[in-house]
Amino acid sequence: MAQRALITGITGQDGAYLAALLLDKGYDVHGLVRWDAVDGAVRLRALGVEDKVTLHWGDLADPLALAQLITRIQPNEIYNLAALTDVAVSFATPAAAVGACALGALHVLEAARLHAPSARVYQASSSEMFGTAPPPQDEDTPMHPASPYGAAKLAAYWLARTYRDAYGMHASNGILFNHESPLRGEGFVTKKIARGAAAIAVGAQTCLTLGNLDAQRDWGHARDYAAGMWAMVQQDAPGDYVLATGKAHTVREAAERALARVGIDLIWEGRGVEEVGRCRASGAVRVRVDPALFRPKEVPALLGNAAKARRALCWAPQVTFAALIDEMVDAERACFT
Ligand code: NDP
Ligand code: GDR
Repeated sequence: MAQRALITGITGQDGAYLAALLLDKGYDVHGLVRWDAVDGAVRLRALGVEDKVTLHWGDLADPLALAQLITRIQPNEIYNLAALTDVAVSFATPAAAVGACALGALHVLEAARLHAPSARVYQASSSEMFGTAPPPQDEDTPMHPASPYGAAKLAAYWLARTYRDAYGMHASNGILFNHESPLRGEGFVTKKIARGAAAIAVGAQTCLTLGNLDAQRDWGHARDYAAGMWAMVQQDAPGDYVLATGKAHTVREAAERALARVGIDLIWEGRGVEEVGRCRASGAVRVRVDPALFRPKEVPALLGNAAKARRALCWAPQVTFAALIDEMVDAERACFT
């Protein structure tokens, strides 16, 4: 009989890529959709899998509905991807962030423990848990989260470990560094940059307004990271694994690459909030800084060491930073044609 998987957050970026991967492997894929989702299937449709998954109404805030669902479908694997995922928003709505990221994870673990105790659970943990810990970061790096999101994810990480140790559950944490794709949510910086570059190319926008240009992130492709999630769950023993490319780039470099993809060579002038990126050919300002986009506390540099995943899971990211940005810009340009 086919393996059955339940994905919370199936309507998000990672949920869509993971659903497609599991379907390819012959899984019976189920997913949770919130009642107020405007078009919950848009990303699944983009990958051509909308009609191949079974969607159920649900919310991480509703433990009874989760328990009923898990009891009824008896998944072999549960991927808890649902969360409030925007770090900046988590400062504005901290209780919602803790509710979705920490309490939500507890609801999933508890429903699994009580109603499908042999199900394997994947918890979507994050490099944001490292916060201000200096790079490179790996599974043994002390965690100093710097946002309500990061702190809530750290609570969920420890809940998964606690359920594993206390109840013998097969619960694993994927400590994933930033991963992007054309399906990335609109609030995230690579998507904003890719869309902005495409809009500038057709004259629909003149300039890209960003926050901290110096922030460094280790950006990979979401499809590669979905493969790593699945590999963790297949291990005989549960565990915690960093997934990362091992290469960090600044936000400034992401903007440079995206604008280069549309034929704009940038030169940088000024410092701090006065810094601008100008088109070398025309002199037009194409990037500027708005301090309103700075966060109350920043995570300055994330750079992951995924040696454990490479060794134990035979996992290796396939898509480079340059190829990722180019793919995202090209996808946005296609929307303007
Ligand atoms: P998205 O923002 O694209 O998707 C988040 C999903 O969670 C959406 O499907 C959303 O539903 C759902 N969701 C939010 N709140 C609830 C709730 N209360 N009940 C049920 N569903 C809810 O995120 P990603 O796909 O990028 O990330 C997936 C997971 O991986 C998240 O947990 C994220 O924190 C974590 N992660 C992501 C990284 C990344 O770089 N992408 C890196 C490290 C960790 P709706 O569509 O209705 O809003
Ligand atoms: P992050 O992703 O906070 O790392 O969380 P995001 O793309 O939002 O920010 C990355 C870095 O870029 C800086 N930045 C801007 N960010 C946004 N969103 N908009 C801007 O205009 C802008 N200008 C500069 C930010 O300050 C930050 O330093 C993502 C999410 O997917 C989390 O859910 C996940 O856990 C982590 O990645 C790993």
